[in-house]
Amino acid sequence: HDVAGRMADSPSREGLREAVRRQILSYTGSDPDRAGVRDVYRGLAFALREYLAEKWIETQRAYYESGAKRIYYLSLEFLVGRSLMSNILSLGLEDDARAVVESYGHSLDDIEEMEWDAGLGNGGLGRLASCFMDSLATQGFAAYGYGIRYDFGIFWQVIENGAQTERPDNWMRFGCPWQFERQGHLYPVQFGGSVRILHDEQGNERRIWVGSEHVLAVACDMLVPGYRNGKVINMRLWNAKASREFALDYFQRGDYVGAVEEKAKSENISKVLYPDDSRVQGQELRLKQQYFFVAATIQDIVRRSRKQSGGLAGMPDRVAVQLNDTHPAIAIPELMRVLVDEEELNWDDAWSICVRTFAYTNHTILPEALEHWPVETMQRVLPRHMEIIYEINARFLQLVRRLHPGDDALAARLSIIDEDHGRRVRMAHLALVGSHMVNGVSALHTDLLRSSVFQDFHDMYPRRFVNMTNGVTPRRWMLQANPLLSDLITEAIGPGWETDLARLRDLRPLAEDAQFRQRWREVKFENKKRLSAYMLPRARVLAPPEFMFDVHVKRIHEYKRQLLNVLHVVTLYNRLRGAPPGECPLPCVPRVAIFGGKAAPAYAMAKLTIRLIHAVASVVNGDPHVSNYLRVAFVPNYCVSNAEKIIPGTDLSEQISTAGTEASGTGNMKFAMNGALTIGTMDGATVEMAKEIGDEHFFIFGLHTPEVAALKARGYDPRRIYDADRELRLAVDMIANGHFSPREPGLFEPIRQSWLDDGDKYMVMADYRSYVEAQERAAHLYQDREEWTRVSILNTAGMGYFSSDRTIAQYAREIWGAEPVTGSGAR
Ligand code: DL6
Repeated sequence: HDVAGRMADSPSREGLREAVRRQILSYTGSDPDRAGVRDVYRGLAFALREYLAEKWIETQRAYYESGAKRIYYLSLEFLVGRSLMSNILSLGLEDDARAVVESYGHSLDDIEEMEWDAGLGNGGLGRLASCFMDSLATQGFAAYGYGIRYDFGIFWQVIENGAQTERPDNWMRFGCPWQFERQGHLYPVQFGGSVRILHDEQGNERRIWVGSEHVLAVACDMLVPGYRNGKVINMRLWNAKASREFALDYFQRGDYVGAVEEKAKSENISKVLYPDDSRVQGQELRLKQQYFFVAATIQDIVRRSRKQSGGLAGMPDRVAVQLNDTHPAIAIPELMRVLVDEEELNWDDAWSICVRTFAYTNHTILPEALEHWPVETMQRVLPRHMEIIYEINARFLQLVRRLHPGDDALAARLSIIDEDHGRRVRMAHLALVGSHMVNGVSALHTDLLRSSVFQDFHDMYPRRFVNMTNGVTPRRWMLQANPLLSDLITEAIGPGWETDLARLRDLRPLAEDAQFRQRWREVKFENKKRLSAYMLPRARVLAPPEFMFDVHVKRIHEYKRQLLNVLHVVTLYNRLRGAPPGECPLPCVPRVAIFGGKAAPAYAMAKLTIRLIHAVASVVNGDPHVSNYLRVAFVPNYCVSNAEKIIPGTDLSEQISTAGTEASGTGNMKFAMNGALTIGTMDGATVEMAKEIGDEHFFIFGLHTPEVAALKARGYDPRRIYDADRELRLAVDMIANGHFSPREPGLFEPIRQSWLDDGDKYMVMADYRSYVEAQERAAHLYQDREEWTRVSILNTAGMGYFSSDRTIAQYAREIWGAEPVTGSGAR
């Protein structure tokens, strides 16, 4: 590397300039001398892609020659966001790219804004997958991501009259310069039909699945460079294309329109991402999506594995397949089908290969998010897989009965088939039985898997359960999102922390240095100014950077408790209204409560929450008596690229889910790395963050997981809490009685009902008072700017553990048995 971080064989500035010019000409057909901002964006992106492609080929060759174990990360979601800046940073070309685009009269910031987010995911699970890709590339693992190239990603959220409406996310409208569509990598995928039984001369039975619907999967590769290591890996995203034979059949029958219609229908499979990550709805198309990407992926893996030493029998030593939640769990019966039906291996050998190859990550314990498919649907769409699942289950239950004779209840609980709810395939059980390891995503979550949701499985396979606490990539979430802070950190502790995040601990002594604190504060202030300017036209709220920026951005869900935050805002509003004019009750800290997040389109309570936030915002911001001290803003269309602007400008990060409901959280990590303090419950990975940073530097509140369970067991009575707390009662009543919705007074009544009549499932009433007190502690500390800054530095300093590099190294060591490829192959 030279001083600027450019690698020895990166293109020179002149080389880059020349490449951009060439690409503007050949790809956009524009005159480079009159190139507009979009032309320059595309020219630059294509120039970088060309370079990435060269490096990708070198890397793949080196991985092939090294014989390294291949890691396949199967995920229905990759929340990529934008790629331009992260690719530029990884290649160390920031100064050159800036100079080149400036020579066209544009700033790099303007060019960056030309890129549409690749929003091929819903939230945490998809974004984690993208962080993992970055870490896998950076650490030199021979890894591949596999997923779907949706034509429409997560919907575009528009706020109209204070309510969410969804617009299609046509992210490919102007093409995506980062992809390669590989027409040569086409795999057939079938659905439906029936299973034929054949007998060979020895009388052995073979079962052959003959589908009735056929589609082709075309590979689309998105390249992911490692951070300044010259390595490039790929996400292979499948796109559905109508199969030619299928269409021909129709054409031959003279049904031209029918043929075209069928073609469009089969291409629907990769059309759109399902926009709900918290409740399963069981649409057939979703099962087809899952099988579609899994079937193509398994064909690709099997093709590559044949070429590796040991062939298919050697797969477990050469290949690790990680299932990102149960969405790809159909891969287990699919690999069995390939091995048994097509490769004619015997069942036991095939099963041993499967179990040793697959591992499964669980990302949620919310019962409504655990996938299951009606047996009838599975049978119709994937008849052979249903047979295989029955066989897997029969053998598994035989083992259960051998170990626990007579315990039918246990067998029923463990069974892959749920007989109690209209016969369903429990995908988590399939994944648990067919994998050699299952992991949770934080220590608490893994404990809950072991002790509650999958307790019976844990009793049976105690060594199968491991914890892999999540992490996030510091390249995107610090270097790229927060260049000012990153520069300050580099100046203070030297370079290299971005790939060795534990080194952030070297910041600790600097927390005691007044001059350093001053600079830290200046950086935060700049980031707040930038965020304020970003929000003004979007949220239509003026957020003075002197106010505390109290931020709650994530998917809108009852368990994430945006409503608890709203209750606090209403409480502050009431306190301000109750104070003498112009005065601010103590501890007096002007604040902007900033919200953002998408509600699943069919999730009524989440959508109502967005309406409530807007309704409260309109009253609070419109009251001159109050708005000197309190404002409320909702940033529409929360996504990766606006998270990059919001997070660095945050003072206080809201992580307030009911204890025991958030599997890990990763937003919590991004905020703390960027110097935000956290107000949070003892939930998910926040527990571990508090331990690393120090409880005393956290605003922890609320019931802990065992207390939540105990209170529920004792008989939780939210009404009693409501009755006993005057401020709470006032806030609830105002919401329910139309104070914030005078034109529709009953609008928010369902919220009151959920709290007081329907049992307050997420314990909002129970945690209210302790939350308000924690907020008071936060306000109090915020008044002491020196102390707040000191704690802010200590927060960043304590986040070294939460790099996705650490998480990936742990997966490699404890689950995959894989080593990074080092040495000269891919320089
Ligand atoms: O593991 C990534 C992420 C966690 O950080 C969140 O706590 C969890 O809610 C999220 N889960 C999902 C949906 N899960 N499913 N299925 O995104 O995973």
